[in-house]
Formats: sequence, structure tokens, C-alpha cells
Amino acid sequence: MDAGPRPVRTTCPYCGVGCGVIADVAPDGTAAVRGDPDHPANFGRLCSKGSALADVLTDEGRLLYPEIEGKRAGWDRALELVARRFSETIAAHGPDSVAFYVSGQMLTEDYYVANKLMKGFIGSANIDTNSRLCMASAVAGHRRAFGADTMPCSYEDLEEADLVVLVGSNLAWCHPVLFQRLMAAKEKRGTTIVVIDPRRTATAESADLHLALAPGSDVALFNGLLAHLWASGAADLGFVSGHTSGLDATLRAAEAIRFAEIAAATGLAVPDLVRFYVLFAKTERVVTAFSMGVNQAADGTDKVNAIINCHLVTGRIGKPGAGPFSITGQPNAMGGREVGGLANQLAAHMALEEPADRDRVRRFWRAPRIAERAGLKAVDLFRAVADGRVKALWIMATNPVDSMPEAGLVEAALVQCPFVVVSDVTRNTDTARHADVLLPAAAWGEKDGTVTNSERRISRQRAFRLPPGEARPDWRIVADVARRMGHAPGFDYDGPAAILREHAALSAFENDGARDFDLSGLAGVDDRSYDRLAPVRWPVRGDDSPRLFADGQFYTADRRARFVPTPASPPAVASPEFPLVHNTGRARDHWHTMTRTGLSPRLSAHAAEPAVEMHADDAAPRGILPGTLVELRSAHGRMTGRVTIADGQRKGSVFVPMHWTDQHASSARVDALVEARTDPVSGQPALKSSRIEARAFAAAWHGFAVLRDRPASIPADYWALARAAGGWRVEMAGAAAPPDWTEFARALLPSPASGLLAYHDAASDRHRFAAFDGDRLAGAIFIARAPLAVGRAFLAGGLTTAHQTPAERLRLLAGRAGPDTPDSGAVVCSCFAIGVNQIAAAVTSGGCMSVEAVGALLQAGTNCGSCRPEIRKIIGETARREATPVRLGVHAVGD
Ligand SMILES: Nc1nc2c(c(=O)[nH]1)N[C@H]1C(S)=C(S)[C@@H](COP(=O)(O)OP(=O)(O)OC[C@H]3O[C@@H](n4cnc5c(=O)[nH]c(N)nc54)[C@H](O)[C@@H]3O)O[C@H]1N2
Ligand SMILES: Nc1nc2c(c(=O)[nH]1)N[C@H]1C(S)=C(S)[C@@H](COP(=O)(O)OP(=O)(O)OC[C@H]3O[C@@H](n4cnc5c(=O)[nH]c(N)nc54)[C@H](O)[C@@H]3O)O[C@H]1N2
Ligand code: SF4
Ligand SMILES: [Mo]
Repeated sequence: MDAGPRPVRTTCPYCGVGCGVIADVAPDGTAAVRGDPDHPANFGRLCSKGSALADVLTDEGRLLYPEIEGKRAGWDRALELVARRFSETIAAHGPDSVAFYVSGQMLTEDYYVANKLMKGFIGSANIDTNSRLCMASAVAGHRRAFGADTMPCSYEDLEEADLVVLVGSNLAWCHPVLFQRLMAAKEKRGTTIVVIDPRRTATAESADLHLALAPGSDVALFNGLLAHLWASGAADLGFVSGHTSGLDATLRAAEAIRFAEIAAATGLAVPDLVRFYVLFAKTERVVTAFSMGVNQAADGTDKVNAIINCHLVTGRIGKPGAGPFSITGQPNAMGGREVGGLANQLAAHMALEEPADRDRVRRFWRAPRIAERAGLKAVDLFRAVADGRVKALWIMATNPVDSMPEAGLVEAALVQCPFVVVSDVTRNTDTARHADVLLPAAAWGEKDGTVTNSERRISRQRAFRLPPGEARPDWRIVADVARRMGHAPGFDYDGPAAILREHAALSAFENDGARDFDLSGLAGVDDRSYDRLAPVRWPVRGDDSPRLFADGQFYTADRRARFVPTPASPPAVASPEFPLVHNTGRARDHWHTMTRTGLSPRLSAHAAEPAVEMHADDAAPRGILPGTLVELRSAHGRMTGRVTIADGQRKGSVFVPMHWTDQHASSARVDALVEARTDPVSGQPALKSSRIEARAFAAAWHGFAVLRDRPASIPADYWALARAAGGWRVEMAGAAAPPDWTEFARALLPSPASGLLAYHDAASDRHRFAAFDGDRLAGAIFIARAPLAVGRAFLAGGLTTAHQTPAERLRLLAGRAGPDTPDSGAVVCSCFAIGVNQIAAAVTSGGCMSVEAVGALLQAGTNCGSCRPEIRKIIGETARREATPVRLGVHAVGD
């Protein structure tokens, strides 16, 4: 028998690129992970997060058993209780008194069952999803323009375009493999890339033109473009007259703002504006890809339509290398839209507001009832929980106490809600702590199902390890509750294949071509072919999988696309109390609330602390120095993080990643500050434009520690914890020094067998402690008045090496490697753990002046490639610094 690894093909559970992954499962059950060379999304490539997937295949931190009020319970009791409390609440207060809040990280099969239970059997549409925070404006924009939520592009279109416009998308960090495909295409065909983002991101660093527009001025920019396209004769008059309606009114709205006003509104230099408009006008093959900088805005839907208008007027849609491309964030954001997981959608792209659609779905489901009107959208849903209208809430695969705006109110709503159920894979999350019932879900690698990526490609996720404890797949948990609520016939599935068959059959049911979403070709898949299902793009109609909109036919009643007038909203008025714009988003190596990436030492090394990126001109007048701590405050809440002075940060804006929670930091929940202002059409909250003020955190002391064991609590006003190999690294600071540093150290360090090594310098108030267990480091703590300049990578490495001699232990207490081995600095390349200082040294002493040369010397950037834009930036900055004695830029990654 061959005892070698068993390869299992599956799909990455992180971003919407939907890369194919092969898990090589060893006979002992452990798995290694590599890119699937045959998957059409990635052809073998993986980014830093995908490459580190094996790190998160751990039972650490998992929710293993159902719990009721914090105590372990059997599945039967837990499911019985959930079914009974939901049924009783519905009986007493009606179907709208209960709600589900679900997620684009559920598999299509999980999602389908949850939506069916709520809309068809409970009879309410009170099911909304975290996609409301993510894709809702794109959905609304598509429906206004096309009559359906149709995203017409594919990844090949990005490769076949001559101009790619990236609007509000940090593709290099958020969809890294797609970004690499784009960069490879640029090498080949010389694609011009324009990035429209207030920040100079890693993506913008690689662009031909970066338009650092004023936050929120996208509609003005694209209205101006529409007017220019019309005036310059770039319009496709045949397409406009044959396949669209509404151009006149839309043009009038667009032309209402003059060129000089556009320059003023966007803050862009006139030559840059002209260059963009002319480029767009003259290039036939244009893809405009957009993401959260567009969707997460109070005028997000208008932004989407302003972009689509420019593609409609030029007829650049439904053709190779052309179209508006909404890039989805979550692995199954698209699948969630297909099953109708949003509170204002029905299943299979049918419309909740259409009586015929409602009747059709009800008949197909043989449902006792069907939701008659749209349910509560996320922000309103939590408001209804807060004011008692919703009395029983089931949260699945999302962490709203961290990711919803006005997160403090969301948390308060959960505290007072009579019945909260949370299905999660992680035991300790900021949301789980408020659950009455916790249900352990099977995680990635433990369950079977499908996901749909940004280009509408359906791929299988396959199980290759057993769920730990008593965890079960989400679809099964929901179906079990549905059966106990008296709906056995509708939820009698024997596995995910049966659910997909039903989903596919519903998409085909009475579908005479009037509906875009059509999986009729999958309605007959048997269990075997489901197991083998190869990635496929929808529509799947047997042999015929046409390019959508190629025939100029849309899904409106008259089959014409609609131009939508998008009057530019007036610029936000600066408030004297909160003068700064709070831009929020993502870091390269973390995923959302870090429940999984936070388990990986190498992913945690890229950004080990909540960072606050500011422009020097905003920091200096506030007395905020580089590398110190800063407190941010809005009308809704506060947070504290480490400041990075970044020259790519727009003056007047502060950027904060969304990842840190109460599990990893003292006070860094970014959404505690974000206001719950929503787009009136889509209900999507404006998560990137709250108003805040910043001030220096007055720290009397700063500390850094590496610890083998996670401390139960950290006695510091500020702290941030990150995983390191063999333990944890901790940043700390306090407003006042504790009375006794040795006591402080003892509280953090495990009690070591061999006592505590200590060093005190009373004059400069520096204190250092190290504890060893034999030759193993149990922990080391460094305290100083100023932010610490110790070698963090060296110290973290100390947790996994032996320290046999007294000299070796003392060197550790010195906080630095010897002069012969300089500290590598903050990790840039997480695959090979190469730090910023090593790359800079490769430039200064190694003469490496290209990403390739750095790769040849250090390997950095040669595996997943996610760090290549940063390496390019470090080369540029180091070379400039070498050329002039003045320090020109401070690198964005703090160490
Ligand atoms: N590493 C990593 N990758 C991820 C995720 C993750 O957590 N980590 N999450 C996934 C998910 S769910 C999503 S939705 C995607 C998000 O992917 P992206 O949308 O690319 O990421 P964000 O960082 O949220 O925001 C994108 C950019 O919008 C810009 N922006 C802010 N305001 C404006 C504005 O008014 N106009 C314009 N034009 N731009 C603006 C911000 O400066 C930011 O650089 O990423 C996915 N991929
Ligand atoms: N300020 C600000 N806020 C934002 C954003 C922003 O850009 N700025 N972005 C928004 C966007 S686009 C998004 S998508 C959201 C994301 O925000 P969330 O959805 O809240 O973030 P995640 O950390 O992905 O939460 C997923 C949860 O599901 C659990 N989980 C993982 N796999 C499974 C599974 O198979 N089953 C079950 N039941 N649970 C599972 C994880 O442990 C985790 O607790 O945040 C939004 N919030
Ligand atoms: S780009 Fe990275 S995170 Fe996204 S699916 Fe591919 S490997 Fe996963
Ligand atoms: Mo998202």
C-alpha cells in the first residue's frame, strides 16, 4: 500500500478570488497545502494567506461542544432549545420577531438551507448577512442597471483588457492572486493600470496612474468621465439606442457639474484628470474593477451606477476585456447572493417584491408560507434587536460585535436580547461571549460544499479532516433545527449534494431565460458527480454557458439596460470636533477578526499590532511621534493603536485596519468608532468615512514581551497580543508605572523552575526580565520610557531555540542579536520570514535594485509573491535614502 500523502482538491476559504488548493493529507491526518495547478482561478498560485492555511488547521481555540449558558450540553438538548425558543417567540410575537444574521463565509448549501427556513417556513425575510457590509451596493447597482444582480466579467477579461481601472480596491493585498494575474498580463500586453484610491496602497505603487482622490468623490469623478465620453465622441450610439434607456437624464445630471468643479471636488490635478479621461475614452478594452472603496459608502450604489454608466455609454460590456467588475470579498459572497441571503432578495435571483416570484418559490419549496416583504437589513436588524422588536437571533459565521458599525450598540443589543444563538468554529470571539447557545460548526477542511468566486465560478470545498469534538456542518445544524420546528419534509437532506441539486433545480424552475441565474445543468448531479464536480462558471445550462450580455440583452422588462442618474452628493462638512476622516480596511496577512489568521505565527508577523496610518502633517500638530501610540475618538467610541507615519496616506485621513478585537488588543475594535450611516438604496453602511479626532496616548512606559503561554490578563492600559512560533509576542504601554516591576513581570511570566533573570537601570527607568525552564525561554519582558527598540524578531525566535549557556541567556536579556547578526525587522515576506532590515541591507550592501535581485539573494517574494509590491517600495525608499542624507519616507510596516 502507498502510505504517501493523499491529495484532496478544495478551495481556499479566504477571499473571493476562490483559488484552488490541494491539501496533501499525510497518513497521520496532518495536511500540507499547495496551489492547485489545474484550478482556473489561480493555476497553482497562492497568496500569503492561502500558503499558510496549514497553520490554521489546528484544534486550538475551537468551539468543540454545544454550550447552553456557558455550560457544555448535548446536541439534542441544544437543538431542541433553539427550535423551541424560536417557535415560541414566533407563536407569541409573529415571524418578524426572530432573525438570522449570516455570512458570505458559509457554503452555498449552508446558506440555501438557512434562507429557505427563514423566508419559506418561518415566513419572514429577517435574514440578512455580513454581505450587507460588503456587496449590497454592488447588488443594488446591478439590479438598477441590469434588472438583475449580474456581474458580467471574468478573470480573463482582466487579462485581456488594455486598461484596468481599480476603484476603491487594494487588489495587491486583498485579492493577491488576481493581482498577480493582472501584473503578469501587464508584463505581456502592457496593460495600463489606473488606481483610484485616496491612499497610496501597495496596489497604487504598481499602477501607471494613481488618482488619490478626496474620500467620497468617486461619483463626481465618474460623472465627469461620462460627460467627457459623450463630448469626445467615445459613445457607442448603436449600443446606446439599441440596448439602453435613460441616457438623456443621466447625461444632464452628469453635465451639471463642470470640469473645474470636478477637480475641486476630487482634489485631483487637472492634468491627471485629463489623462484618465482621455485614456478611458480612447481604450476599447477597459475593465473597471471596484471593491469596498466604492460599496462601503453612503452613496455606494450611486458610485456603482456612475461606473456602469460609463461602460454602457461606450458599449463596453459583455465583450472580451471589457466591463464593470465588482470584485467580491468573501469566499462565498457570490453564492450568498445566488441563494438570496440578503433580506431584500428571494432565492435564485428572484425578487421578493414580485408576487409571481414569491409564488413560484413557495410552490417549489412546498412551503407553508413565504415572506411577503423585505426583512430588516443588518444595521436596522441590530437596531430592532436593541429595541426589542427582534427577540430571538441566530448568528452564523460572522462576528458582528467587531465588524458592524456602532459596534458598541450592537454589543449592547446582544446583551439585552432574550435569546442569542451563535454558530461558530471559534470558542472565544467578541460575539460568542454574548450567546445563550453556542453551536460548534465544522470548519474549512472538515465539510463539503460549494462556493462561488468573484467571476461566478462555482468550486467545491472538500473535507479532508475530521471535525474536532462534536462540531457539525452548518447546513446540518440548520436543517436539524428546522425539523424540530416541525418542517421535517422540507429539510430532509442526506447531504450537501442533495441541497445543491435542489438549489440548481430552483434556479431552473419556470426559468424561460428571464432569469440570469440558471444552474439547470447541475440539477441532475448525483452524489458521485458532486464529489467530482469541476470548477464551473454560471450560468450552467448544459453545454451552453454564454458570455452574459454579449447579445445586448439585459434582465429588465424591456431587456434594455438602464442608465441611472447619479447626482454627486455635496462633500461632507468637516466637523471641528472630529476633523479627520476615518478610513478603514484590510492588512495583507490578516483576515477580518483574526479568528483564523491570528493562529498563524507567520501571518501575525507582518502586522503584529493595530496600526493607525497618518500623514505627517496630521501627526505633527497633534504631537504624535512616529512609532508612538495614538488614541482615536469618534462620537461613538474609541480605540488605541500604534501610529505609522505614511507618506502615502492622504492628509486629513487616517487609515486603520479592521482586524483587531478584544481577543487580541486592549482597545482596538475599529467599528466601535464607525457610525452606522447607510446608503439609502442598498442599506450598506459607510464604513470608510466616519469622522474622528486623534491624540497622542500619554504613555509613562512602554513594554515588549515574548511569552510561551498566553497570559490570563495583561496589567497594562494598552496591549496587543500576536502569535509567535512557540508562544506570543505582546506590546504594552501604561499611563502610569506600576509600583513594582518585578511583581508586574511575575504576573505575566509563567512560574519558571530556574528563577527570574532581571536587569534594572533605575536612572533611565529600564527594566528587563527573562525566565527560563531549563534551556528553554518561558518569557522575556522589556520595559522603557520610550517605545522599545529591541530586536523583536530575534526575541520571538528565542522561544523556539535552546539557550544553553549563561552567555546566551544574557544576550537574550540584552534584547538584540549580536552585532554580526542584525535584527531582521518587521516581516515583509511571510513565506520565508524575511524582514524589512534584511531587504534594505540587500539593497545597500548587496546592490539589489530589483525585486528579482532581492529574491535571488534572500528568496523573499519568490513563493507566493504577495510581498512583491512592498519589496519594490523598500528598494525605492532605501535607494533614495542612500542617495541623500535626508530620510524621505518611513516604511508603513512598523516593527
Ligand atoms: N488580506 C485580506 N484580504 C481580504 C480580506 C481580509 O480581511 N484580509 N477580506 C476580504 C473581503 S470580505 C473583502 S470585502 C475584500 C475587500 O477588498 P478591498 O475593497 O480591496 O479592501 P479595503 O481595504 O476594505 O478597501 C479598499 C480601499 O478602498 C479605499 N477607499 C476608502 N475610501 C474610498 C473612497 O471614497 N473612494 C475610493 N475610490 N476608495 C476609497 C481604501 O483606502 C482602501 O485602500 O478583501 C477580501 N480580501
Ligand atoms: N470598519 C470596517 N468594518 C468592516 C469592514 C471594513 O472594511 N471596515 N468590512 C466589512 C466586510 S466587507 C466584511 S465581509 C465583514 C467581515 O466581518 P465578519 O464576518 O464579522 O468577520 P470574520 O472574522 O470573517 O467572521 C467570521 C466568523 O465565522 C467563524 N467561522 C469561520 N468558518 C466558519 C464556518 O464554517 N461556520 C461557522 N458557523 N463559523 C465559521 C469565524 O470563527 C468568525 O468568528 O466586516 C465588515 N466590517
Ligand atoms: S488570493 Fe489568497 S486568500 Fe484569496 S483565494 Fe487565493 S490564496 Fe486564498
Ligand atoms: Mo467583505
